[in-house]
Amino acid sequence: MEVQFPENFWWGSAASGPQTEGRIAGDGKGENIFDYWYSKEPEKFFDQVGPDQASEVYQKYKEDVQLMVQTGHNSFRTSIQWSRLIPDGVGAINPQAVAFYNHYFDELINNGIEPFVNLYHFDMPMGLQAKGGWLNRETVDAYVEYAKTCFALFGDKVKKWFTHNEPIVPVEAGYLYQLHYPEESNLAHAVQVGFHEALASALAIKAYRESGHSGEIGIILNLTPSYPRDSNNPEDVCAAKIADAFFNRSFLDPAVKGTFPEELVKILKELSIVPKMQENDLAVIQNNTIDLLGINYYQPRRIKAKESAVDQNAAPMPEDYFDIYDMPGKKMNPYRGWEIYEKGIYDILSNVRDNYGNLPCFISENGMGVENESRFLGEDGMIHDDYRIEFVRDHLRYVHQAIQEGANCLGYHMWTCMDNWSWTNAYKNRYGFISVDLENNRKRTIKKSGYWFKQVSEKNGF
Ligand code: BGP
Repeated sequence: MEVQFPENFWWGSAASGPQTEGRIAGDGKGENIFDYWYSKEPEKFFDQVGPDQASEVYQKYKEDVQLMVQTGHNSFRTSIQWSRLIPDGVGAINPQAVAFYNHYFDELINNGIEPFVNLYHFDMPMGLQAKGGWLNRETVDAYVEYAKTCFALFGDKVKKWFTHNEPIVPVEAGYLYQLHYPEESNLAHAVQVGFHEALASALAIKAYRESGHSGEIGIILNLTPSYPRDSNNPEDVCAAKIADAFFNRSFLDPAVKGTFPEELVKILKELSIVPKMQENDLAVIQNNTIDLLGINYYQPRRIKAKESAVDQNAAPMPEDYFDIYDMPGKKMNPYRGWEIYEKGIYDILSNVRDNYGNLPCFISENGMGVENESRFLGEDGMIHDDYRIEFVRDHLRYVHQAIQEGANCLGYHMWTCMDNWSWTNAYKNRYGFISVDLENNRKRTIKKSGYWFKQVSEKNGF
């Protein structure tokens, strides 16, 4: 075999509650920011498809677990929806949610698939958002109570927990670039939101350890390696370091080392936007670092030194310190507009090995969203997504190389198991090993890549 992975490698995929479960009348779920935003501005969502119309995992989870078996999963990540379990964000627990998650996790376990469970995937309960969401310190307390509730309810069966998925996304999308509700653009707010997320993570880790459960707890970060336009140009290199501090190390450093990057702290001090914190917060972050790092990798960041002057009257933004470099000839996923750079996954794993104590990690998301995949439907009724097979294989080669060179990478999860609802892109780009037919009662059909993945998982390589 060309590429052989270590024994017990985790093969599977990732999804999230808000992108898959859907809502049905009487399920007791409360509103989160996406439910609310969609109810107010459905035109912001592709084809006006909202989160209520996700892939109906709430009803179809048993069938879905069988499909996971058929596509070679030995592990699978989803998230608990805070607004399903605790509809108002604080207070009463929804008993139907408890029953649903128990059944779902049991179904996975009974079929030999380990559930990896994330606590927060961009889905702030609306009751808390109305009071400021992550901007408000009370949300940190509410989150810790929610986390404790999850550990108490499901901690005996779930042994891999994650405090957040991509905590930089609420910062960027909600508070810098106006891509998600509340669509703000305010660096001081973004910094406060990020700080509260990092603190909430550390406090949840502390609570998990105090709960006496035997599993592991970590965080899932989207790491976008920042490559300077010219690695021999010190100004490009410096700009890339700053971009890295803003978007990667802002969460990677506190999660793994318990500290924040000096370059970033210096900038925040200069701008007088150091987040508000209480006396003990930095010690809590210092003392409660992760066991396990999930790495989501889609694309790199290409950076060059700032070429245009910064408008001193405009509100500060990270881009005051660097420019995005539009590298000629880069390979693109045209549907998503993201560069495909396979070696990036190797560079991340090497960085974690060399600079982050080589802590246990795994690829928790990697994948390729493609529009209008029905073009590739064969007469056999299956989508022939050879491009996805190629994408995964090419990334896996680099994961394998990193492992050969000592990276402590324990698994590979694809984004995603079956086509799901992708925030404002809704069902525009399809990512799954399994297709979901929106016209036909959300019928699931395994794609060619799903059968291929099953073989890879069985052979533990290819
Ligand atoms: C990650 C998120 C996922 C997922 C994926 C694909 O950032 O963790 O929730 O959606 O990206 O991206 P998109 O849905 O924006 O195409």
